[in-house]
Amino acid sequence: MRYVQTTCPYCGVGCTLNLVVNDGKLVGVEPYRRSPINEGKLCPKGMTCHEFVHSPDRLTKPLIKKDGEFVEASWDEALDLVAKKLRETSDKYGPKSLGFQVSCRTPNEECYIMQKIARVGFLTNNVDNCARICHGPSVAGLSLSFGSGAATNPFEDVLNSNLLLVWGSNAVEAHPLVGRRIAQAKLKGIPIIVIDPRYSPTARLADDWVRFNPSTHIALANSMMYWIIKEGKHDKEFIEKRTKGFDDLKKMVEKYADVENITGVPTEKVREIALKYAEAKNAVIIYCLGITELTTGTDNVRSMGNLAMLTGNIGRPGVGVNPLRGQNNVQGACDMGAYPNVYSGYQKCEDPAARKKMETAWGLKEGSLPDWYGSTLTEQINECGDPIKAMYIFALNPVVSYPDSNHVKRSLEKLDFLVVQDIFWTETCEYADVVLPGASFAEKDGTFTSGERRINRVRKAVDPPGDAKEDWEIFVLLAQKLGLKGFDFKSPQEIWDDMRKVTPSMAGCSYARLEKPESLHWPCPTEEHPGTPILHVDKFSAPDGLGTFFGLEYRPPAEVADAEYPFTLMTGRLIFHYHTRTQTDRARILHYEVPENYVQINTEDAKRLNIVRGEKVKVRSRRGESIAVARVTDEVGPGVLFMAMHFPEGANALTNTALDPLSKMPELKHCAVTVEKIKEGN
Ligand SMILES: Nc1nc2c(c(=O)[nH]1)N[C@H]1C(S)=C(S)[C@@H](COP(=O)(O)OP(=O)(O)OC[C@H]3O[C@@H](n4cnc5c(=O)[nH]c(N)nc54)[C@H](O)[C@@H]3O)O[C@H]1N2
Ligand SMILES: Nc1nc2c(c(=O)[nH]1)N[C@H]1C(S)=C(S)[C@@H](COP(=O)(O)OP(=O)(O)OC[C@H]3O[C@@H](n4cnc5c(=O)[nH]c(N)nc54)[C@H](O)[C@@H]3O)O[C@H]1N2
Ligand code: SF4
Ligand SMILES: [Mo]
Repeated sequence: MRYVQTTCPYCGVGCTLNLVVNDGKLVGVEPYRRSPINEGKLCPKGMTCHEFVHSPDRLTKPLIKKDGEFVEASWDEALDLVAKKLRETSDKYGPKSLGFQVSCRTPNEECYIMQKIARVGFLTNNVDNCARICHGPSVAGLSLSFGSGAATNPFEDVLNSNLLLVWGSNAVEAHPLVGRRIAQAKLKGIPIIVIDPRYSPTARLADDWVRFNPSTHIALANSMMYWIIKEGKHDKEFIEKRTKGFDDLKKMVEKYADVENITGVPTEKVREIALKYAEAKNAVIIYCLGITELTTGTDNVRSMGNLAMLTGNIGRPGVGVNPLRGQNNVQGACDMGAYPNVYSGYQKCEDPAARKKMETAWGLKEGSLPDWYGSTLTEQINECGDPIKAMYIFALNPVVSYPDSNHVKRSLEKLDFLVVQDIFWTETCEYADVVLPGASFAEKDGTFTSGERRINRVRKAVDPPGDAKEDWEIFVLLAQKLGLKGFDFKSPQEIWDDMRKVTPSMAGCSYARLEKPESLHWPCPTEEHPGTPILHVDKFSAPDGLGTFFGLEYRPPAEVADAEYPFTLMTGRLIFHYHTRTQTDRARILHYEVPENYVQINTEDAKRLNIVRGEKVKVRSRRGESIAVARVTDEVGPGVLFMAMHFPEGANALTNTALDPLSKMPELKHCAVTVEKIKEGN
C-alpha cells in the first residue's frame, strides 16, 4: 500500500487528499490532515475521486473516423493525421481558421503547452478555456475594478470576518469545503446574508436570506449603495485615497432608491442588509455563477467591486471580493494564457513589448505573434465552418456544457476536422475525426491553481490504461510532428519552468517550494518572495494603483418570460455530480444519488398545471426541449424553474447563446421556457 498526496480533481477549492495505491491500482482515498485548506475533510466527490480512474469505459487507444466509423489507430498514425490536418488548414485558410479549446480540468502545465502550440505553431490567438462560460466575467470585471481579475482573499479568511455576504453562490453544494468555512463562521456567530432567488442549501445557513427576482443584481446592488451613501455609511477616507469614479457611481445609484418593482425585494429590506454590510467592521463578499453567467455578468461583478470599495472592505484580513472559482484549474488555465488576448500571467497580446518578449523566448521571428483578440470559446462554436475549419477540444464536453446543445451539434458538424482529447467517450466525441486518449489526474504530475490563487501539486499515483498517454506528452509528441522548436520537455516540471521564465507573477513558484502543505499563492515574483494571500493591501493592481467605481445601469436579461414561454429557467449544480458526469457518474454512490435529469417547480405552479412530484414533464424553450422529473418545492418561487446542468438533453438543450458584451459570457443562468405534462402515450 502506498499513499500519494495530491489535489482533488473536481472543484476550485483544491482540497489535498491521499490516493491509496495497491498493486498499481487505486483502492481508495484517505484524508490528508496537514492541509490548511480542508484539514483532512472531503466532500462526497473528493471521497470517491478514485472510482472513475479504473473504469472499464476509459479511452485506451487513439481513434480515427474512417467512412463514418471510429477505428483504433497507433499514436503515430493519429498524431500524423492531426499535425497534417492542422497544418494544411492553417496554410490554406490562415490563423483564424483554427480553434483551440483548452480545459480547466487539467494541470497548468498542459494548459500552458497547448496555448504555446497554438501560438508558436499556428500564430493564432484563437485559444480560450472554459472560464469563458464560468468566471470570465470575474476576470473581466475585477480587472476593470481592481486591476486584477482574481479572488482577493483566502478561503479560511472568512473566519476573520464580521459579516459574510454570499451572493449567487451555493457553496454548500458547489464548494463544500468553503461551505464548511461558512458553517464554521456561523458557529462563531458571524452573521451571514445569502442573496439568491432560490432557497438553496447555502441559503439555509443564512441569518438573512434575501429572495430576489433572478438576474436583477445590478438594481439590487445599486439600491444597497444608494442607502449606504444616503445614510453616510460609506468609507470616505478609503474612497478619497484609494479609488476613482465615485461621482459616477453616486449619480447612478440616485435613481435606485426603490427597486421593489424590479427585484421583488421591499425597500426596507434592501436598506437593512445594505446597512448591515456597511456597518460591519470587516465584511467579505463571496459570489459565484448566480452573478457571472448572465449577459450582465461583467457589470454584476463590477457591482460587487463597487460595494466593497464603497465600504472600504478591501486589502486586509476578513474582507474582500471572492469569486469562488469553479473547476479545479480554472484559475490556472487563465493564468497560463489559455486566453485569446493574454499570455501567461495576463501579459497582454496587444502590447508590442509583451509580444516581442514572447517571440524572443519562444524563438519566433520578430513581429510574427498576432496582436488581435482571438475568438472566445462560444464564438469559436458560432464560427465553425466560417472562418473556423479545424478545432482541437481538450478535456471539454461542449455538446452538454455549452448553451443551446442543438446549435453546438449543428456547428461542430460544419467543421472539416475536429480533434477531441478526453479520458472518456463523450457526447462531443461523436462529432470528432480523431479522438485521443489522455490520462486522468491520478496518472500524471503537475499543478492545479485553486480559487484562492494557491498552486497545489498534482502527483502521479498510477499509470494510464492501455495506450492512453499523459496529456502533456501528447502535446510534446504533436509539437514534434509539427516540427516545432522549444517543446523538448521531458516532464511537467520542465514545462512549468519554461512558463516561469516568461511569467513574472509566478517566477518564484518553483516545484521545490510547492512541496510544502501550505504551498504558495501567486503573485510570487522571486524565489525569496513569500507569496501573496491577500491582494490590494496598500494599493490596487491597476497601473495607477487606484480602484475604479463604475456607475452601472440595470439591464434585463436577453430573454424574459412572456405569454408563450411564461417561466424563467435557472440552472446550476448539485453536490453529487460534476458537470457532464463523465467522472461522477462512474462513482457508484454518486450515480445512485441522482441518476436522472430533474426540474424544480414551485408548489403553486405545479398545482395549477396539475403536475405531481416525481412525474416526468417536458420543458421547452425557443431552442429545444428536455424531459425531466418534476420536484415540487417552495425552494423556487412562482414562475421560476431550476434544472441542474449535468445531464445531456437537459438544461443546455434549452439555454440561450446571447452574450455579455464585455466578457462574452453566454446567458447560461436565465432563459424563458414553458413546462407541460407529458400526455399518456407520448
Ligand atoms: N458538485 C459540484 N460542484 C461543483 C461543480 C459541479 O459541477 N458539481 N462545478 C464547479 C464549477 S466549474 C463551478 S463554476 C462552481 C459553481 O458554483 P455555484 O455558482 O455556487 O453553483 P450553481 O449551482 O451553478 O449556481 C449558484 C447559485 O446561483 C443562484 N443564483 C443567484 N442569483 C441568480 C440569478 O440571478 N439567476 C440565476 N439563474 N441563478 C442565480 C442559483 O440559485 C444557485 O443557487 O461549482 C464548482 N463545484
Ligand atoms: N446551463 C448551464 N451550463 C453550464 C453551466 C451552468 O451553470 N449552467 N456551468 C458552466 C461551467 S461554470 C463550466 S466550468 C462548464 C463545464 O463544462 P466542461 O468543462 O465541458 O464539463 P466537464 O464535464 O467538466 O468536461 C470536462 C471533460 O474533460 C474530461 N477530463 C477530465 N480530466 C481530464 C484529463 O485530465 N485529461 C483529459 N484528456 N480529459 C479529462 C472529462 O472526461 C470531461 O469529458 O459548464 C458550463 N455549462
Ligand atoms: S470541496 Fe471541491 S476540492 Fe474539496 S473534495 Fe469536494 S470537490 Fe474536491
Ligand atoms: Mo465553472
